[in-house]
Amino acid sequence: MLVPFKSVLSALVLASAASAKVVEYALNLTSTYSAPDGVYREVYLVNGSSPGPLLTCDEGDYLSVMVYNNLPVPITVHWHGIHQKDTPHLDGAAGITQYPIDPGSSFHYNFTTVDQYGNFWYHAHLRARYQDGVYGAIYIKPKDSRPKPYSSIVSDPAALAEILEKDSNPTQLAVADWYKWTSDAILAREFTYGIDPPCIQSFLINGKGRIVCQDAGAISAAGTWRQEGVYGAAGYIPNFDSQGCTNITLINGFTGADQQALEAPGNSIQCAPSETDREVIYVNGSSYMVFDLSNMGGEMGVHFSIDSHPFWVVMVEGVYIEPQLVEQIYVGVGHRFLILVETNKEYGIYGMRFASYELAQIIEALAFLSYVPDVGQPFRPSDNVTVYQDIGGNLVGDFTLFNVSIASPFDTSVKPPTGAADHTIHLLSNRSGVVYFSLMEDGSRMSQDMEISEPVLWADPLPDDGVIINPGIKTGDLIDIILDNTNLIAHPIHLHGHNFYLISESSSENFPYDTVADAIAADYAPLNFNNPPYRDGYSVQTGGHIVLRFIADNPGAWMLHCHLNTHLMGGMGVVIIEDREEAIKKIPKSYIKTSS
Ligand SMILES: *[C@@H]1O[C@H](CO)[C@@H](O)[C@H](O)[C@H]1NC(C)=O
Ligand SMILES: *[C@@H]1O[C@H](CO)[C@@H](O)[C@H](O)[C@H]1NC(C)=O
Ligand SMILES: *[C@@H]1O[C@H](CO)[C@@H](O)[C@H](O)[C@H]1NC(C)=O
Ligand SMILES: *[C@@H]1O[C@H](CO)[C@@H](O)[C@H](O)[C@H]1NC(C)=O
Ligand SMILES: *[C@@H]1O[C@H](CO)[C@@H](O)[C@H](O)[C@H]1NC(C)=O
Ligand SMILES: *[C@@H]1O[C@H](CO)[C@@H](O)[C@H](O)[C@H]1NC(C)=O
Ligand SMILES: *[C@@H]1O[C@H](CO)[C@@H](O)[C@H](O)[C@H]1NC(C)=O
Ligand SMILES: *[C@@H]1O[C@H](CO)[C@@H](O)[C@H](O)[C@H]1NC(C)=O
Ligand SMILES: [Cu+2]
Repeated sequence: MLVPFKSVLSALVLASAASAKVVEYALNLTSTYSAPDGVYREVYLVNGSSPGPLLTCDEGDYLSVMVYNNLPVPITVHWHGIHQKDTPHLDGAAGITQYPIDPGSSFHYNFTTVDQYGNFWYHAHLRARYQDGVYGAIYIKPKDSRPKPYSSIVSDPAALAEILEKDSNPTQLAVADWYKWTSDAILAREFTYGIDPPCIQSFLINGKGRIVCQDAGAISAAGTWRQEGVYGAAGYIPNFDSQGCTNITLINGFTGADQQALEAPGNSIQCAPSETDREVIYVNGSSYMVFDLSNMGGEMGVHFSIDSHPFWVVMVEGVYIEPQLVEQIYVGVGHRFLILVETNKEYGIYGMRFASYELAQIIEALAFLSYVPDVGQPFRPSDNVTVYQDIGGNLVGDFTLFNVSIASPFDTSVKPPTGAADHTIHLLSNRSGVVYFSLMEDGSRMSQDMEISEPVLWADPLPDDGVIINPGIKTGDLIDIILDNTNLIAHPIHLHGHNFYLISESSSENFPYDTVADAIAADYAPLNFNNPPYRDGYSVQTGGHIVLRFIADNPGAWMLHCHLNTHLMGGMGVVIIEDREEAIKKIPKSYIKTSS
């Protein structure tokens, strides 16, 4: 029997709408005084812990999250990687899509996860406050119909069943850098003294860390690439202090008189070790483990490896990929990976190593993967393990680093449209002063005032601000963003509201054409329409470029910004206006206010 296509389609839509649940959570943000790495300071918590609780639901469900702000400061919460389809006002970007939530107030976020699955995270999106502890993971369990890469890795049905079970409930592994001062104190120093504070005190793994003082010789040995790389090319010869921090006077040209009094990193902080608990993850007899590995920090990308355990990278930012078997992976700020680890090694304790892979600092944190139950606080891994990387994140043998450029979707139907774009947006990453960063070609910087102004999404008229990009995008248009990086730092760029296809990238040249159409005509080699990565964030390398392509299918006002907090606060963000008239129609009338 012939069934008209349209009625099949509407039956499907009804079926999927009927199965979508509303999954309710509440997050209570509070402030306390504690010492997760051994040094007391003010810390922000989500339901009494940091990271906050894991939020989880099935693909297509609504996540209904009530946020209670019991912090001493205003806040918002952003749902990183979730597109906010039809809820452009719930993206959580302060001053872009909402007013800050004042202390003592609450705010209800209720959004769909339709067409999205996998690993996401939530974090505060006002000032740099998420790095004080307001962050946690979101895991959206994929529909059974999603093609998964595991059967290309193992064929044994029992193993496959174990892996699929772990895949629906991965073990969380969140790294975040941690500071002596609160983010507000850091920003105050940054903009009062013009000092870029690129160094950190420690890393927290699932909220636990300690200060480890490394031997000066080990620091210096691990620092080689920093000396040979772009620093060397620029004539710098970094020396490292006892916390592994390079001399910021050399890096930044910061010549603030009283560096000692400011305790400027790289000049005067003497490393003092602590003895706090580190994270121990027990194998518990598993043959395989699946980790949701994410960087929820504010400043430092890391090189990650697990002693003696190569692993398969199977998902990048909510998209299953063609799996890669590697010993090491770079996890930039905001980046998330699902990794599959075969836990078939000898009874023992293995280091999970997180080493800064940024220019500024040689610093490493350990967590432990233990086959031994109830191990307490191991001082170090077992003797008989293979260590893949040093404290500077350098591979110490013939091992493999995950190749991010070729991490293409496992579902090969996830491909970009080819041909010419309707709109090409040119961005340029530039550093115009020690603490000033920009993305606009004319050097316009996002101001911190924007975060506390009437939200760009509905402000009437649209503010006349240099970082608001409004090329007249209509629903259905094809957009290219060409971003060139001219400065000495790589930047983890994050786009709100969309995934993008990375149709071109280079770590050695800026994009040499005005448009992608010109590049196609010239057969530009780096172009990739066949199997490009499909992500919500990507690091643009020093002296290189990235080209991001997406279809305008989500009316709203979407930030594109560097996820390093000091860079964002120094101006490194823009807002892309996408069919704002349509977006405003989707916002409940009661919601649009002219003041907070
Ligand atoms: C967090 O705390 C809120 C408010 O106290 C509570 O209603 C909620 O159930 C907690 N949520 C989770 C995920 O623990
Ligand atoms: C949030 O936590 C604080 C401190 O524990 C508590 O006093 C307050 O009642 C909680 N709020 C909610 C909405 O659960
Ligand atoms: C969340 O939104 C969905 C879709 O509009 C709605 O069905 C549901 O009732 C809402 N949940 C809450 C708690 O408001
Ligand atoms: C850092 O570099 C500056 C400029 O070269 C130099 O004057 C200063 O002594 C250095 N500081 C340290 C601690 O090495
Ligand atoms: C291992 O078992 C302990 C105790 O039952 C449990 O708390 C822990 O979550 C398990 N770890 C993993 C990674 O499943
Ligand atoms: C160390 O590992 C090797 C290879 O896995 C093994 O043969 C040896 O027995 C181990 N030695 C100890 C002391 O565990
Ligand atoms: C990643 O793979 C591409 C294509 O095979 C290759 O050209 C590139 O050198 C690789 N990059 C790294 C860092 O291994
Ligand atoms: C880029 O930064 C340099 C200083 O590093 C500055 O001279 C130049 O004006 C900046 N360009 C723009 C467009 O802001
Ligand atoms: Cu973000």
